[in-house]
Amino acid sequence: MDGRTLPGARSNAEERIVLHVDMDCFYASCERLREPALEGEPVVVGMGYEPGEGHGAVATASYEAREYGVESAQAISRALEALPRIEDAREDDSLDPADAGHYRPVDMDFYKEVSAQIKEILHECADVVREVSVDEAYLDVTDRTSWETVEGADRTLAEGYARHVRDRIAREVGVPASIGVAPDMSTAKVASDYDKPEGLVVVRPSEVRDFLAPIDVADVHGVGPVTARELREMGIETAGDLASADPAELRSRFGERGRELYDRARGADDREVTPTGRPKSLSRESAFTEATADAERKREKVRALAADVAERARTRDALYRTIGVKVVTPPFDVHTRARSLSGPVDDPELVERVALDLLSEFDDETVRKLGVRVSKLSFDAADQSRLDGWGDESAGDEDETIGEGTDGEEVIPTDRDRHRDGQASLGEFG
Ligand code: TTP
Ligand code: MG
Repeated sequence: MDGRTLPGARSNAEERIVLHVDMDCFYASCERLREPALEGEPVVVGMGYEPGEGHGAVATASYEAREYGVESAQAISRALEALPRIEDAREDDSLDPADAGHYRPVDMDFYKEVSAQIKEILHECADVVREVSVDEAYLDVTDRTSWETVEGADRTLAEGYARHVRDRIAREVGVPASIGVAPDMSTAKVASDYDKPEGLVVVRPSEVRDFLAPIDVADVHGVGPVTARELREMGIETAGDLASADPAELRSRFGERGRELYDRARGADDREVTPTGRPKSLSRESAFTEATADAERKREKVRALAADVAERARTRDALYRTIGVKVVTPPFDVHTRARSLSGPVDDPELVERVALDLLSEFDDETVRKLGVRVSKLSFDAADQSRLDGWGDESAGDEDETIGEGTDGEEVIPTDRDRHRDGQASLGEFG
């Protein structure tokens, strides 16, 4: 064995192409999306930084804030010591506003909304998407691109494809992502983390062992801090050390997991990317800067949201069978109303008409946020997998109808609001 080809490994042409997409300082990037002045500034998202609160932890910190030593899960008091609030620095002569940061509270609803837009793009870029968290997913794109090298350049086609995915997220959603490309999930995961932010790291099948070898054991997928410490006690510092350790010894120390970590350190990770679902709705929400009861302003916003959602459905060749609105009244009360249609349509005027009609119930209410959603989507099969510049002739004849089936046995596990025909439903937007 030459040390690079693993037993049972497929030939180059058959090697899978797995993308691991992980958003950069995700919550902070979301905050920058609605507050562009935060671009390039140290931003900390967390709880408990308001005077008198005192408790809480950092959810994430922008890369500028990380320079000061602020990091996820840190006590907010420590973060404030390392990086004072800009408001405090302006009032306190002993603090320098140039070395201060912007603190924002966690707004999960908003991050989920941004996440949903990213996931829509990911589902368009791959037939198999495994959503792991709000900011992370694996894509199997073996059928969409290849490990072949671009003629006259030392790049693979897979690299160009990953760049295309990253650029679409940046252009259409406006947040930065890092992507790792590899023939297996755990190497792709390590690769996405390797050159953050805005990283794009490609590990070709023949390079997996060499790429992993110098990686710190703590960064091997599946190794937590406790295991890392134990491994170090055994003299195992890097993935390379782990890959050349005695598997029997690892097993006696860590059980089955020892063998698994040994395999991961060698890039022998056969796990298939198992899908977690397809997008089954398209929605857009928008908040008023100040809550309003003005019926015409509310209608105006709903018209704009309806047009936007209908336009997105059309670009994605999606037909919809349900049209809904979300109305958030102060402080944070969420009301949703939806109406099902007799069959799937692509009809922007109908989206507007139904959305306005559903909104009319809230004419007298003070509202801080509005949303419009189309759901029970079905896709025009012929155009589903078309991606500008990335033709895939083989995928045109699949039936991509989704969300069909009787209530209670939806295809999509992430579905959380099931509308029965003719019934308005109350639920969460997603
Ligand atoms: P991560 O992907 O771990 O971190 P990140 O996206 O902020 O930064 P990176 O560029 O290193 O990927 O987590 C995604 C989001 O999950 C993060 O923005 C905030 C949240 N989170 C917490 O709330 N608490 C935590 O301890 C961690 C690690 C993350
Ligand atoms: Mg992230």
